Amino acid sequence: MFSGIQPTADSFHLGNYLGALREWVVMQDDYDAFYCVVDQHAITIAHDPAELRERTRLSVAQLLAIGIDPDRSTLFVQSHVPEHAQLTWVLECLTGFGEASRMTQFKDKSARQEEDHVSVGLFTYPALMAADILLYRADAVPVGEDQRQHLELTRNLAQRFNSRFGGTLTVPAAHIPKETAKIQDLQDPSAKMSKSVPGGVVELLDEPKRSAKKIRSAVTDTGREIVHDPEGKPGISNLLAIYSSLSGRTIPELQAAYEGKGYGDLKKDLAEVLVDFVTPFQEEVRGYLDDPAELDRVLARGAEHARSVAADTLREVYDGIGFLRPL
Ligand code: AQP
Repeated sequence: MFSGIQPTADSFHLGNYLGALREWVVMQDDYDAFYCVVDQHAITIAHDPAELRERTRLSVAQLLAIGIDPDRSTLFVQSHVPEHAQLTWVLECLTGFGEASRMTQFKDKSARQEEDHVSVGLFTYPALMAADILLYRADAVPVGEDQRQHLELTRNLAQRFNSRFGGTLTVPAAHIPKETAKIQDLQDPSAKMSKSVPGGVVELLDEPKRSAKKIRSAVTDTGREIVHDPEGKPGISNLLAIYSSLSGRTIPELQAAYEGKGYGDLKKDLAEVLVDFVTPFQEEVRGYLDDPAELDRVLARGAEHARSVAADTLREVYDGIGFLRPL
C-alpha cells in the first residue's frame, strides 16, 4: 500500500488524521506499507523554502508520533526518490488535457489563487500523485473522500499503460474510511475541514486549550436532539463522527449516552477527549524533533528501500514505452 501527505502546514489537522493517517497506522500491520511526505506536491502552490524544510521535518515527526513504525513501514520524503518525477513525465504524456481539466481539486485550489499564480504543476499534480502510487505497485491507497477522483485517474492511467504497452502496473483501489471519509469544518459543516480555512480546523499541534475552545464553539444545528443525520444535522453528525473515532465508542453508543442531554454536554466531553489525545501526541512530536539526526537516519533508510522498489517499476515503464536502455 502507498499513501502520502503534504508538508504544507505547521500541523496536520483532524481531517488528515481521521480521514487518512489513522488508517495508515492500522494498515501497516497487514500491508507492505510505503508512507511518503510529498514535498514535491507542496511546491505546486507558492511556498517559502525554509518553511518547507521545517514543515517536512515536522511532518515526519508527526507521523512517527501517531504510530508509524519505520521498522515495519517505509517512511520517506518524495524528493529523495527521483523516480517519482521521472514516472510523472511519462504519465503526463498519457493523460488527456480534458481529463486533467475535470479534476475538481484543481478547480477548487486554482479558484483560491490569483490567475498568474496558478502553476502548471498544480494542474498536473494528479499525474505526480499517480506516479507516487504506481511506483510501489500499491493495491490499496488509504485517503479521504477528497482524493477519490485522483485515485480514479490513477487507475485509468495504470490500465491505459498496461493495455497500450503491455505493462503490468497494479491497478490500485482507494481505501476510504466510512464514518470519517470527510471531516467537516467546525464553523461551516457543509464544507470540508481544510488547512486553508483556519476558523473551523483543529490542528493537532495547536495549543490544546485553543482546540478545546474550537470544539466548544463549533456550529451546531437547529433542534436539540443528538442524532447522527449528516443531511439534516451536519454539525452534530460531524462532532459525533469525530467523537466516535477518537474515543472508540460507536455512534449508536454515543447517541444513547447523550439522550436527553444538550449539544453543550457533548461538546464539553468531546473537547476533553480531544485534549487527552493531542497532549501526549504533542509531547511525542517534541521528542522526535529534539533528535534531528535520528529523523535523517530514518528518512535515509526509507528512501533507500523506496528507491530499490521504484527503480524496478520505472525500468519496466521505460522499457514498455520504448526508451532505449543506456549502457
Ligand atoms: N477534511 C478531511 N476529511 C477527511 N480526510 C481529509 N484529508 C484532508 N482533509 C480531510 C485527507 O488527508 C490526507 C492528506 O491530505 P493532503 O496532504 O492532500 O492535505 P491537504 O489536502 O493539503 O489538506 P487540506 O487541509 O485538505 O488542504 P487544502 O486546504 O489545501 O485542500 C489525504 O488523504 C486527504 O484525503
